[in-house]
Amino acid sequence: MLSLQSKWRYLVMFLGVQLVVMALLSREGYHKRVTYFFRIFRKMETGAGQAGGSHGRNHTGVDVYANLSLLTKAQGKEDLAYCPKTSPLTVGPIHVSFPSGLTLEQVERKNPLVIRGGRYRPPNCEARYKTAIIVPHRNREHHLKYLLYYLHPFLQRQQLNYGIYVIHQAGNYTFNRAKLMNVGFREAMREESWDCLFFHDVDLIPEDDRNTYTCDPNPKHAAVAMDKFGYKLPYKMYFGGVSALTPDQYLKMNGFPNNYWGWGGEDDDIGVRVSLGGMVITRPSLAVGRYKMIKHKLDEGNEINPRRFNMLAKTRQTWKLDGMNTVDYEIISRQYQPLFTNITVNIGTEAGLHPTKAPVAKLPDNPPQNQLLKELTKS
Ligand code: BGN
Repeated sequence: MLSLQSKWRYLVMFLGVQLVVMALLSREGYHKRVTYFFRIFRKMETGAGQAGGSHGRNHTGVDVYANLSLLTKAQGKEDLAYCPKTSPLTVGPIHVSFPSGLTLEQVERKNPLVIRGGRYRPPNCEARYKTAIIVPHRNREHHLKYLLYYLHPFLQRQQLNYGIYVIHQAGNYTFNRAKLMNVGFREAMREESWDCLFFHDVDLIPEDDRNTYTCDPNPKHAAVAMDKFGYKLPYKMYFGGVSALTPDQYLKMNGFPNNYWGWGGEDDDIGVRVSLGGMVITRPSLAVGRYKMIKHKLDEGNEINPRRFNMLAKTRQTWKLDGMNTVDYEIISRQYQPLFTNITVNIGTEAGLHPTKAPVAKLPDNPPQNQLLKELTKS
């Protein structure tokens, strides 16, 4: 129990503190400080709103959902005119942040025009382009949620007819990004004659909607300016992150390699295949091909592949022998979920589709690393 005297003492102390605070506020410019506090509160609001449904602008770009609620389903229109060549809905820089608490249900609610399997077509015009997004995936549900949150409205802004395919690697085997892409290519083309396929890492979010998800006359490398590389191309031949090819271009280079298990090298192999297939790499500008990467550690089962240097040195000899013409896999399930088509697949291991025992870790060969790295990074 506090005595009456100590209660008075606390009251006086409390009033004293208040007086000091007020004195400070008025001395250093009351207005400035109040604005500062208000700004903090506003920041907290927009942060939370991004997940739940903000439509606020931010100095780093607009809300990716801005104006999309204006689009409603066209009623009873059979013959729609083609959409304009350049979408009037694109705005340029998009604000990207990753607030906690986002759920797939929230993403669904924000994308009422997306139909089963993650498909969409513009409600008021006939899309000029049909693009499939292929996302290789394993144990990254958290990233997938953000990718879907941003990619759906991003693609709708571009007035595309699109579908999102998540190619989920079954089992606890070493990850194989490129082989999953081959599976994605075949399975997506089985469903629809897509004009263009975007091979998309799950942790990369586009930051500018002028980065159009359509194909060029040559294979396109889209992720040219990633935040983790200081918004620059890390080296001239870099072909990782996000790339786009027409079915013809893809088959001309025999698809992607199936034999890169673990992290690294497969994207360089794909880059080399582009030129072996008689094509060149095209790219958007650094101002437009910007991506934010969702931060993460190298995951388990995606350890650095020590043999990648050696394999890369042999692409010229192997590209026709390994690729789309040899990809073997077993589809485990195909689910048409509200925001994407989920294809779960067994791609096996280096020891084949049904390895009887765990693969023995091989010692790295003696790779001609320096020469290769020089080759890749020369400009
Ligand atoms: C490169 C990797 C790529 C990776 C980029 C960016 C290799 C092969 C030997 C040269 N390539 O070095 O796979 O996408 O870094 O992280 O390791």
